[in-house]
Amino acid sequence: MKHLLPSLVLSLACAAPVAALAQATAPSAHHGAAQATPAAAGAADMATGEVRKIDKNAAKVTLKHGEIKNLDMPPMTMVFNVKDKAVLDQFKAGDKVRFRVVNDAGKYTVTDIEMAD
Ligand SMILES: [Cu+2]
Repeated sequence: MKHLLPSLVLSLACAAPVAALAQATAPSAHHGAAQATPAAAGAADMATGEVRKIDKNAAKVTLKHGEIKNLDMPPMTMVFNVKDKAVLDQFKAGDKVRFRVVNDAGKYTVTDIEMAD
């Protein structure tokens, strides 16, 4: 169910082919090739927000969220689906949270959520 963008793959691809080209120069030159991939795929795709409303029965949460970089979404208040609605027991309106959301076949689905404080 995880549909994270496959940008991690890029960082693994640099070592072998570049090493062959670099054999005539400094032996450690191939390490310089890693610059193409900013470290954007890990914790950086956690968005921040504030819980506005929880609907556990419908597995939905309303969040006033900041920018969501992996979805290219500006700050707004909106309703998200929640992958595991049991997690909603831990939250109430007004809580500051960090969360990860994916576009799951056109539905924005929260896959991870945790207290920000
Ligand atoms: Cu939004």
